[in-house]
Amino acid sequence: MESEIKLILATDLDGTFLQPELRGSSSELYKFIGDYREKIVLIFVTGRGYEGILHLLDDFTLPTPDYIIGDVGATVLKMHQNGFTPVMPLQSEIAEKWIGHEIVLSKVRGMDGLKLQDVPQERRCSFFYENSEVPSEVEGLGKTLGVNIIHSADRYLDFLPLGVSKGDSLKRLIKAENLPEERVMVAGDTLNDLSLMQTGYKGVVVANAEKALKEAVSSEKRIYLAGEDGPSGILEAIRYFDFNRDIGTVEKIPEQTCGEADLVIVYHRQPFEEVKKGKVYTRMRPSSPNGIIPTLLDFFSRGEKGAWVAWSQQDSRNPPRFEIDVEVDREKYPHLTASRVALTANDVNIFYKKFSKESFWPIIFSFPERASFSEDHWAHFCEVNRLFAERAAAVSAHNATVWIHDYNLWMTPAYLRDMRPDVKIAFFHHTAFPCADLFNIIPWRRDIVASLLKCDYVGFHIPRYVENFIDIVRSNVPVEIMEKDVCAPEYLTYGCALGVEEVTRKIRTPYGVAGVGAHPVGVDNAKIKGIVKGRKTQESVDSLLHEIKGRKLILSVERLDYVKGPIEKMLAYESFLDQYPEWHEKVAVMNIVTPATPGMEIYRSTREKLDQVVGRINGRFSRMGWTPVRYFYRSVPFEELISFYVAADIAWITPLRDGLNLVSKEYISAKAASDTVGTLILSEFAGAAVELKGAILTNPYDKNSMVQSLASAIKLSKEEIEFRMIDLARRVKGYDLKTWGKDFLSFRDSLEKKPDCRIENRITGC
Ligand code: GDG
Repeated sequence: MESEIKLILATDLDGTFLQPELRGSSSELYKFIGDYREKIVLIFVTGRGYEGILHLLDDFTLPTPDYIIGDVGATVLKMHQNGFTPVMPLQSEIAEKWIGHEIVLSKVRGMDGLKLQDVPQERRCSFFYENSEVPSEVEGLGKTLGVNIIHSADRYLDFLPLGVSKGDSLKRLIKAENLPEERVMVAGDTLNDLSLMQTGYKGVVVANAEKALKEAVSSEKRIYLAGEDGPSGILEAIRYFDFNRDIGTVEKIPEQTCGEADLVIVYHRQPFEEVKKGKVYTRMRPSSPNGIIPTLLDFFSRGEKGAWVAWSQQDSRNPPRFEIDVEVDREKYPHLTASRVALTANDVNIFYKKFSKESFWPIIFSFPERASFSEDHWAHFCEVNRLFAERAAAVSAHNATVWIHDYNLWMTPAYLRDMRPDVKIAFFHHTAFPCADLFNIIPWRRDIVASLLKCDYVGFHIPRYVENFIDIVRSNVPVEIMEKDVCAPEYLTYGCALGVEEVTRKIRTPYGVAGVGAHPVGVDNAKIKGIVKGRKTQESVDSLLHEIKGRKLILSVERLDYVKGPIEKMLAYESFLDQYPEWHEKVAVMNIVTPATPGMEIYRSTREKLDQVVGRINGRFSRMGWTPVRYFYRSVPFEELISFYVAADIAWITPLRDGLNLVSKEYISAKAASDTVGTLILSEFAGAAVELKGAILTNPYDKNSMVQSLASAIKLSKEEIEFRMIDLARRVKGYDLKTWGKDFLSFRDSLEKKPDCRIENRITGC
């Protein structure tokens, strides 16, 4: 029977198979391989060790190889269902011939101009040599030691097991795996690949190859010297040798049309509320004036052409008569369009309510024991992320800025970068960002890191999260730190659990250069002031103060979520009441818990436990005319919330983890706007703790710290309250929501993007 395999492409990576930058790596060669995967065997033949290749395997824009010959021939691996495993007995035969790292090192020690390469390497010892000259002492070593010595590109020097080279291992692999030799084509660009060219197989030397390699193969009839660089040169050779005749046509990559928006926000929520009445969907302005949507919308009031990509829940993904693009507010934002991705209730349920919350949320907020993972849901998540990317790609003008929000769109940059290499992609995390040991629990961590590294800029609330991200990157791909800043005096450094001394600004990874930075979201002080000054607010504040009868009002506001530590807070309050009976009837705790979005099953047990603890406290300590906890399990209008802020003596904000915590800032803003003072007790594990000097910090995991911080806040002198307020108000007023937005987008000024013209030519209509 005739073999199904029509081409065995054994290719070197750097300079040959890989684009110069992994960002926007679409290439006709990759598409060709992808389209005819069952007819093509792909072998990566590289100087890199296996660990140095891993990040390439994460990049879904690159085809996954069937075999890897790594370490300049000293490693031979085959792809299996659960990863790559050594090809036996070939691999053990190579290992037996290897004399060992230490012996080579002891022989070359002291040789001038030799520097050991600090990369993962096995069964070989690789050096750089300086001044384009291999030290003369090296020449004789091959025979004495019984090793194969190869030098290439005027810089690399490899000591390998005797008889081992890329070409030798390839030949042995082809035989061992019974692959048809006449179907092999090798590809390379440096002298390191000469052994591949000497195998007797057909081969291609790409146009950007080392001159010495071109000269060395010039008389070889089987070797084609391509006119084009890298992947295009390989494709050229596939056509030259006519391999494509048996495989299929080389399809052009479909042209990506581009849109008109210069700034594109990609956010899961639409900038308006959409309700279904009967069969008709009606759009309304958002009912709540708080949150970041109004600020993001503000960017479009200046006439910049914009688009807002979000989902719209529909009965199917292609609903009849669905308006993809709709206007948001003709008068306020005449140049803004909402461009919608139609998702079904099932899509929303899996991608947003279930998967993101059950797999990512617990990891992001350091509750790994609550995380669960499903491959099917991950596939669904990626599919929805791709739909967002397609929409963003369609509406973005040439060189537009695409600003993607939050972890439920983690994979969108990867798809978008492939579709639109020209756009500037920025990503902001509204949540916390965990340390590497936790993040790496996520089974798809490498895909997510690769996606984020394809952004031009990745933003977080605070420096600690930036550093956590850098650690995560470091544990997944090689990284060079290009710029750093000190954190003081803007942020707390050693004075808080989330403090760090320095923050990274720019990194270089195999995916290119990316900026990173800390941008803690601010609040809209003008809007809060407007509400504070309203007549209704003053009336509510007065009636509230009248009702609590001179007691100290302690306010807690949070979404129902175990990460906010609602139960831990109530348990601490119970201990406080046990330890400080003198404060009974003199304090009033108002506990506002906003219900989670309907359908979020994971919050049910938190609610049940919270109800129990609050019930127990009120049962144990209530007196006639005094209820220790006034518990509201509902959302209150923002205006009412502001009057609570104004009236409260203490804001008691003690999440176990929180990306930032806006409630704490809204409290300070409302206090400043009403010329009143108050005390902020804030968890050390809320991002805002590193900014809000002046808060009383507490450790929510430590009941004693919780009780004592509450007791000392209650007893604080007027002078100290005022003194602390000065620092708090300065920060909250100085870095508001608008400043945050501008600050974040200023990353564009520092971009040094050099677009790849060949890729850009794919994009039309710009
Ligand atoms: C995520 C991150 C990060 C609360 N109850 C009511 C109500 N709220 C409003 C508050 C505030 C917002 O919700 C809560 O913001 P937080 O920052 O405190 O917390 P998350 O919801 O967890 O937000 C967080 C934030 O994103 C921003 O990036 O700070 O760390 O987890 O604005 O006022 N609003 C109304 N009624 C309520 O009952 N109207």
